[in-house]
Amino acid sequence: MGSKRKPSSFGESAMANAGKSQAAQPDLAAAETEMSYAQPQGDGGETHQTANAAVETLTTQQGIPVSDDQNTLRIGARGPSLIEDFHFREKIFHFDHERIPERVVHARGFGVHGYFELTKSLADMTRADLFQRVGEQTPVFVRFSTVAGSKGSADLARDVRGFAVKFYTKEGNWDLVGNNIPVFFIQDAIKFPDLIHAAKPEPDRGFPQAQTAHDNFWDFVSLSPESFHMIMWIMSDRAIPRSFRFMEGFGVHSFRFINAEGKSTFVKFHWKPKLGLQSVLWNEAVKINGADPDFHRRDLWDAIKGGHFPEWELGLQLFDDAFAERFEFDILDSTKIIPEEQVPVQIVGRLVLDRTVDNFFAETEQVAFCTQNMVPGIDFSDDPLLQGRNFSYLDTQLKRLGSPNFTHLPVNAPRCPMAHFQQDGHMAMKNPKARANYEPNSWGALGGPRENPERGFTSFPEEVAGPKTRLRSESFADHYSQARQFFISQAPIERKHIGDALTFELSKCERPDIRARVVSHLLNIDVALATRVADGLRLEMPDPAKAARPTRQELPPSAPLSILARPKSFAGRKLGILATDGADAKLLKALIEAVEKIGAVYEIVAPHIGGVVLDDGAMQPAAQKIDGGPSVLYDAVAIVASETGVADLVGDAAARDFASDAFAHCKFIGFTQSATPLLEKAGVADALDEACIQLATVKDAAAFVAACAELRYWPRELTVDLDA
Ligand code: HDE
Repeated sequence: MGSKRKPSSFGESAMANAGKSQAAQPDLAAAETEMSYAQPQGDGGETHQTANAAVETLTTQQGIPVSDDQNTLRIGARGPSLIEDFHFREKIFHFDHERIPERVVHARGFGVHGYFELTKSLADMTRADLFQRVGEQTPVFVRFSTVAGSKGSADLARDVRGFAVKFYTKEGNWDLVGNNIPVFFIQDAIKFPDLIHAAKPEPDRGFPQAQTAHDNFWDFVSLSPESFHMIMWIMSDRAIPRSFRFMEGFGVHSFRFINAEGKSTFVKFHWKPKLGLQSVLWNEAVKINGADPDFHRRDLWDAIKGGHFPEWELGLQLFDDAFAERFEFDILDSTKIIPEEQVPVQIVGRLVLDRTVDNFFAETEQVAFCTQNMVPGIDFSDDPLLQGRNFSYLDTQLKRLGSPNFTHLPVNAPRCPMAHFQQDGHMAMKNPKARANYEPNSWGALGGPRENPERGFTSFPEEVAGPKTRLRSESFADHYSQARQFFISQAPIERKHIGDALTFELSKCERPDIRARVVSHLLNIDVALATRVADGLRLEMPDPAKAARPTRQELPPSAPLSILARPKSFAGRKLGILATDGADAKLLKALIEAVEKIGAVYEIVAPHIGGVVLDDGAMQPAAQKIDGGPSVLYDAVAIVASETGVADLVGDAAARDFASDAFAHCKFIGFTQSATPLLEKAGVADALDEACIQLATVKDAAAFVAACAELRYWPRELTVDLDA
């Protein structure tokens, strides 16, 4: 009351703890080296002024230099604000409009730059320019994503992952907008809104977020038997990848290659990760989502920043009309694959991701993939999903980016010459300059571009005839045979995971009739699977669903469908080293050397972020404090404790979880003898198996890291049985 406040150039809250504004300024001072903030000056009462000519002056969007960015213009020190404060109004106005609509699907994503390099010429198959010259590189932008979750959802949702690649070719942009699963839920694009509505949060309550474990999703799919092949994939470990770097990508649809003579060859596109495939366990996924919701984007960011550029091979399945005719299923049906045994995948190039974005919004958020971005030499097939997508993507970009000129944004702009008569519209940045903006015209050289029958995109002149109808082809009617083929191609532990995932998801459905309807479809796929799920749900076994076509029992297992059948390696993986004071410095050094030698990385986890004092007296800095670096974040762990140091760990719940989770998640565990009390406290000391490797001497370090190449010790899961 009555106490006069001292006028200050700081807001009241910033001043709350500081008699002088100097005390409230260190953030700005620290940031100044990285960003072009004005430098703090003096001891309060002054604004933050540009200190020297090297520091940029803050301006408005109109370029007007700003004198004070800390205080609105007001009458007196405590009076009302003035509307003429154009800097304040512009700043708030722009802030209010920072958001654009998130993607209806695939809202959560992460994009990076890289290049595609051709390793085998396809000149005989296609006239597409990027596939002509071996060794030539084409710049790309790749965005990985989940499908169901909102922009801020966690990375480890059980979900399909998007794998969208924009190739900036010399003949225009080609977008291969694929997924990490080679089939899709539905056969006709007209069902897409229903599928997505059913998968997204339920409309009355607005939850659950980023998960299919709810009634609406399972209600829809149980009434759509065509989805059951895809259901097998998303209930498998494919839907919880360890990293974007360890997953495959698929163009899904059949496309066409057209060569210079106009000959068409069907093609399916595959991306094969050089580091192999790897997924996490569901129990692990749930914990990763809590510990690091950005696990996948951080992983990609760290890998690229660390110079470990992720790489994929581009594989093609090429086949002709005769194969399409004799194949058991319809090559236009996106709920089917072509097994690699029937049409081998030929490797023709590599994709290298070597550059993170400068700005997330400008690039990852504004990138606009469109399936209809197609280049001469490649063409669509009549797959009804693909045809529908060709409408949706352009339409959705207009909604999201707000202008038909979204192609002017650098991330979307082709990197080859463009010449057309399209003009105006919101945010037009590249209107044509010549006199004519129409064609035909008689302005000669001023007349602008002309069509080019030789170079131009031409559609394959496929002959199509038939009645106009809304029928779905009979050749799309078999819904279970390939679902079964996928299931029987899995290793036993992978089959168990599928059963566990189905049981988990259906246990989240409130309506028993929905659970039963799903199991009735599983009966058409594999009786043992259906039985396992019914038992897990305590459900009376229903009758099998009525099938439009009987399930083919004779389709053989296909090895590439199993993750665990693939070669394994620890390269590109991360070892979590839990260390204490007094830890063996030589052993730690040997572990780090072994990890780096095989192209893996490590993180030191310690009781304090400041690090641990090793037995040689050196200070080893930590990357994580124990509760910030749970073992779920690592592919394998080593516990390098000293006898005295382990006392810090045994009383710490996070340290006990570190050990017990690593064990439950079938990880390789290296440990020093002195770490045993922690293993005892974690309840795993009596169950140690061959993947729990004692680090007795320095020599054991390399042997342990070599053993980690197996990635998981699966027999352990059968004893722990986390999920069932
Ligand atoms: Fe998409 N899909 N989709 N989709 N899709 C979108 O486009 C759509 C489908 C895929 O990182 C949207 O820009 C329909 C299959 C990826 O930006 C939208 C149908 C496959 C991405 C859209 C499908 C995909 C999208 C939303 C049924 C794998 C993210 C935002 C016919 C082959 C791209 C956007 C990125 C995004 C429509 C089915 C992959 C609404 C109508 C099958 C990777 O246009």
